[in-house]
Amino acid sequence: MSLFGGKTNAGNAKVKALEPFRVHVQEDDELTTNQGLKIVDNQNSLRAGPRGPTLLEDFILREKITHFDHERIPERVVHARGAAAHGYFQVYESLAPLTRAKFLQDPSKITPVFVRFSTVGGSRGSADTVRDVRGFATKFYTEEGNFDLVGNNMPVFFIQDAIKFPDFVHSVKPEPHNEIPQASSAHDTLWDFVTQQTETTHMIMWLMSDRAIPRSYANMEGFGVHTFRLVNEDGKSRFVKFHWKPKLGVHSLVWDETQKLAGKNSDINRQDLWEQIEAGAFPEWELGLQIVEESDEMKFDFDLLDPTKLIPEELVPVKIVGKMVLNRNPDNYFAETEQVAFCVSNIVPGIDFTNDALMQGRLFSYLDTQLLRLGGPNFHEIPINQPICPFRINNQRDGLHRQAINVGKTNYDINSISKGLPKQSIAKRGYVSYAERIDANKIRERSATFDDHFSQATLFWLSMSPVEQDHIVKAFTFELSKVQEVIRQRMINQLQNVDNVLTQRVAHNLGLLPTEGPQPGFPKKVTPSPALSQMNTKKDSVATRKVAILAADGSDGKAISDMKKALEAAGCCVKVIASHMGQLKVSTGSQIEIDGTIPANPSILFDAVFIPGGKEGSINLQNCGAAVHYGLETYIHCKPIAAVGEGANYLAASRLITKGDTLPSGVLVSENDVVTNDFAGQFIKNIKQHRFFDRERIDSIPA
Ligand code: HDD
Repeated sequence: MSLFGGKTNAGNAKVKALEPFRVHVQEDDELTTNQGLKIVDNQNSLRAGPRGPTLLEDFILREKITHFDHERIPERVVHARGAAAHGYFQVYESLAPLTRAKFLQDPSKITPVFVRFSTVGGSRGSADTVRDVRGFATKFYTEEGNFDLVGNNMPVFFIQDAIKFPDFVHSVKPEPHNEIPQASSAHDTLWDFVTQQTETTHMIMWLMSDRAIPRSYANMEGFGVHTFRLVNEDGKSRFVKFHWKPKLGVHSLVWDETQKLAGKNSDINRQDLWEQIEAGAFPEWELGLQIVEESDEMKFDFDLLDPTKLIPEELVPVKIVGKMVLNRNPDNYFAETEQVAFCVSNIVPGIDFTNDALMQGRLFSYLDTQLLRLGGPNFHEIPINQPICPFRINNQRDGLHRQAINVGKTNYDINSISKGLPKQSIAKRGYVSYAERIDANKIRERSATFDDHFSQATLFWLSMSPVEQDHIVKAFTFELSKVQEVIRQRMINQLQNVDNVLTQRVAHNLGLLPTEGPQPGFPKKVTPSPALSQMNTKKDSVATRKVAILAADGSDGKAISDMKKALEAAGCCVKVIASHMGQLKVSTGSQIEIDGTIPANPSILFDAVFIPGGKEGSINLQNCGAAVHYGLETYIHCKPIAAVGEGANYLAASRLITKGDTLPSGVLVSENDVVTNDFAGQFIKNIKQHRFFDRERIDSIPA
């Protein structure tokens, strides 16, 4: 390990391949210019006399300033804000019957991956917690070249045809005249677009749902969105949808919390990813496949080529085939996370595209955007983008910043001078596009099978639990309250095609009524898909959950350390929070180290709160406005709360519990000062639930 950072996890083949490019500063290293000249004075420029003008001659000053002036590259036009990590993928059993992709055939094979998560609309410096789709882009460094699965945390998309992408992105981005609002969809132009382009309706339901405000990247599902093809050794093709299923389940923040977080810690998601990996709690997902035989292509009531549609898991189950673990943070944000270039055209033998018109446009866009962003056609030579197998064995030459020194006299194919090298591969080894038969007229027309814009929006709505439906209604209300009334009204009218109850509830909140009826035949009758509801996700672990122990001088020290021990043993990250730093003077007379102050560690940074006993400690908490606010806010965000002994008086004084009454759900109180195993166990059980939504926002609570 070098003196200044550098990871101990030597890692997989890609992590090792990056080593020659890493710059480790050693103990006896001295400052140099980019040309290797040792610099003696890095504090003063070269001047004509100590009070005189700086000399043009100062090449050291000029090199330093020039480099600085050129340090920025264009941010991604979408998905500008991101965070990434290294890791590996491993298949559980050979998928040879389905695909000839080698990385999907050998369960003993470790395939390095680099995964970048992102928001879509905001700039590089925008907040992590905005209501938005999250990008989930995975670069598999396989022995047959890089495979980029560039997906999102939602299984559908806003539009059906790439020709609409610039319009859609323009509408959701800040408005062009004043660049307001940053990273928010709650503005006129997006909703104007949505109400003109009804194919967006299904995705808008997802965007208004809790999926758009994930608790962490490790709590998100990922989706390849499009229907792809898997092709096996015999050339047999099947349709496939890719899924990532998170080991820790799908969990979200609540809206009030996300907005406060945007100010209190706008890096919450990237920081969480970073810290979990540093702590060895490696985020993990399983890869799932929905396979559809070619003969079944037309058997659905939607078109497999329509990216605004999903295949309900109840119709085609998700077959779990492998796992991905992220176990190493990047060494350098710019070199890796910023310069990584995902291209949907990065594909390997055994995987192929379909005629989804959105994907077809993406096949052009990604390569094109990297040319601008990374400054020329050699971006594949940037270390993070290099495959781990032989690459650039071809006759492409030159271009800005070319790294490879191609040796030899020939740079064309077919040549005789260099024995015809490099030779084309043979079909068995190389990439062969699936020979799909196309017999068609060249037209600008969309298939009628893409016409139903609402049924799956209805499917999504009816698959939600009452709590999730409430959140969707509130999200529509919030967003639409910020747009012109004429657009608001159009959206109310549009929602009628999805569901009458949804329409009535949103309309009521906005003080409107529908002014025209739904389209004929809508809303359709659909069978709900329980797999779409987050309420049905895994709730079997507290790993990585953050718990605050809210304490004050005079709190019970033993309860603090017993609860901390029990929670940490279960996998939680625990912090003792108080109104000051340093040592807590606990009731036993001993001292406990405080991990952070209340203002710097607000309740929104935690998943649960514990209040220890100790009379003086409890009174101190009751007399501290910030501490009272802490409990109230934890309460309205539906998080588990536990208190022992006198700690319960703090909850009672904040009117969160009334002595003698039934406790609100998710609130645990013991009269005894002692943290018993049973009590800690019950608290842990509550933390697994994540939230107790039946005590959703109580308007009388001032937090
Ligand atoms: Fe895209 C970036 C995902 C449609 C054009 N897209 C980008 C990223 C993700 C997605 C995760 C960030 C990659 C990274 O971390 O560097 N995009 C999607 C999904 C789509 C989709 C799941 C629909 C199913 N995208 C889409 C269309 C187009 C683009 C239809 C253009 C026709 N996307 C881009 C882009 C970006 C990009 C402009 C911006 C930066 C980049 O590519 O590298 O080319």
